[in-house]
Amino acid sequence: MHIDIISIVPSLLDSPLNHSILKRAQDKGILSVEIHDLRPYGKGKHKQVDDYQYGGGAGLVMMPEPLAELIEKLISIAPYDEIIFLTPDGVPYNQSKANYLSLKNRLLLICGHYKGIDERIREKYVTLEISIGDYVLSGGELAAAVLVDSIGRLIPGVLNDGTSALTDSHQDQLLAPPVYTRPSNFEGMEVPSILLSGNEAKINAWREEQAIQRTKTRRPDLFEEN
Ligand code: 6GU
Repeated sequence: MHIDIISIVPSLLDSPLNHSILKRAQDKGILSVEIHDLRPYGKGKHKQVDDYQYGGGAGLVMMPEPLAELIEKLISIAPYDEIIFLTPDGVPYNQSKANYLSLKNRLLLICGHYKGIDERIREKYVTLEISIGDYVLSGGELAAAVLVDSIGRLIPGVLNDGTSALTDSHQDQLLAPPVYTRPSNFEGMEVPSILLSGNEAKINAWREEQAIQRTKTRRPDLFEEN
């Protein structure tokens, strides 16, 4: 999979994309991520990329021309499966969208700043508008990193243990059950004995029950989603 990201603060994306699982995916050639700085496409001597909004109001809006020029250049290299704008007024992101996007070949992520981007860019190019939660970030970069991480780890071959992603919280609309490792007694606190029983069927039933209980108390809304 190839992911292009348009940003006016490319350095915000360097670190999260170049560590651990995502780094390994890129080193293996399973995933490539390219960050494109919008600034050189800005207007005039100061390479301006934002301007006052029509109708008045606080906050600058990212101008359409620099974005259109860079998007057109990228589209001309190869078409995208989805062109995604990260925005707090997008549709909520969740595991099922991550699963869907992990099956694509080529994605373009557009990070906004200030009051957002000119609506005409959204109309002309954007195929999916995503929010990562009900709070406001100062730009789309951290949200883009969240998307790349959550999508990247689902691509076959990225995780060492391919079955592990399937048992994550949210993969089956349930939160994950508690997990334990050695020692079996930590400062007097024992690991639940069923996990030491070797009885796989009972262990699976216990995990399922714990997952249901956890979901009921913490995220009852997940039961209503489907
Ligand atoms: Cl995708 N962008 C910004 N700027 N803020 C957000 C967001 C995205 N999702 C939640 N808050």
